[in-house]
Amino acid sequence: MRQTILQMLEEQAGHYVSGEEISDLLQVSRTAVWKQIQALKKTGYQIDSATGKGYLLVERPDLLIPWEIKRGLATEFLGQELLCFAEVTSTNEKAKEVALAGAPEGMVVVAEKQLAGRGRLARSWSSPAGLGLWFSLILRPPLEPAQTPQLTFVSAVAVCQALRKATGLDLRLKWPNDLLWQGRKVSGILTELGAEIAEVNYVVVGIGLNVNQTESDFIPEIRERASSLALAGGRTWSRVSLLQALLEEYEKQYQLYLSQGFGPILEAWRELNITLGREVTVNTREARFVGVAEEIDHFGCLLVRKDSGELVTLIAADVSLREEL
Ligand code: BT5
Repeated sequence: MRQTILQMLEEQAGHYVSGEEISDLLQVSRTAVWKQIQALKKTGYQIDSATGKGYLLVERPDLLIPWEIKRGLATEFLGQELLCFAEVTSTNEKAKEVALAGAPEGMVVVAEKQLAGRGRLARSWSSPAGLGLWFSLILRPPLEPAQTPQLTFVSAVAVCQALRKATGLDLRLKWPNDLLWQGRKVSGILTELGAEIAEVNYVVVGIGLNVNQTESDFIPEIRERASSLALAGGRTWSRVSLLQALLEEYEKQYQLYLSQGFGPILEAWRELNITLGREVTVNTREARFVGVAEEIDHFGCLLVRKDSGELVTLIAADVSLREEL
C-alpha cells in the first residue's frame, strides 16, 4: 500500500494528490491513507499535506531500501533481488548464509551499518551508519575455482569506472583491491568463495565505499589513510544513485568478462592502476621487501622485481607505494 501511494505521488510530481483519490484507488479509508503517509514521513520521505489539496512528495530520502534502490535500476539481474538491513554483522556473512541456502545469482545484500565489517585476513572494516555503502553481491559464475581471483579485478574495474563516471573524480586502483583518491583509500573489496574442488558454488563480492564521511567521521586508526567521495568532491552524494551506478557497471563488466575472458578486464585495470611501474614495499605473512611492480599475470598475481633481480610472484600481500611511506 505504501509503495502504491508513493507511486501515485511520484506520478503527479509537483502536484498535490487528494486523499480521496488515493483512498478510492486503494479501497481504504482516508484515515488509513493518512496513517500510511505518516509512516512514510517517519521513514524520511518529505511529504507536504495541505487541507483541501492532499499530499505532495517534496523529497525522497537517501535510504538503502529495496523500493528506492530498484526504482530506475537498469540491470537485468544484479540487484533485482535485494536484502536490505538497517544493521548487520557483515553483509558478506549474510550473503554467504543466503547463498548456501540457495539464493540466486545477482542477489545483493545491503546494510546501513555493519557491526563487524571485515577486510582481508580478518582485518576489520569500519562501516558507520548512513555514511557509506556496505554491500555484497552473490554470483554463481561458470568458472573453475582457480580463475576466481580474476573476479577481484572485474570488481575493481567496475567500481572504479562506475565512480569515475558518476562523480568525475580521478579515482585510481592499487593492487589488488584498493580504490584510492590522492593516495587515500576510499573503497575496498573482499571476495569470498564457496566451492568444490572443480566447481564454484558461489562467489560473494563484498564492497565497502566511503561516501559522505567528513574527516572527523573516520575512526582515528584510519583517519590519515582513508578518504570519502564527499571529501574528494567537496559535496555530498546520493548513496542510492551511486549504488545503482555501481550495480549497472558491475553487471556490464561481469558480462564482458564471462563472454570475452580476462583480457579486456586486465587492459582496463592497467589503465586505471597506479601500482605497475612503481617502486613498492611488499608485506606478506612471511616477509617484507622492496622492489618494482612489473606486471600482473593471467591469474591476477603481481610480479615484483627485487633489487637482486629476482622476480617474485605475489598472490596475496599488502603493497605500499614508496611515496606513501
Ligand atoms: C578491504 O580489506 O579493503 C576489503 C574491505 C571490504 C569491506 C566490505 S563492506 C561490505 C562487505 N562486508 C564485509 O564485512 N566486508 C565487505 P583490506 O585490504 O584488508 O583493508 C582493510 C584495512 O583498511 C583495515 O585494516 C584498515 O586499515 C583500513 N580500513 C578499515 N575501514 C576502512 C574504511 N572505512 N575506509 C578506508 N580504510 C579502511
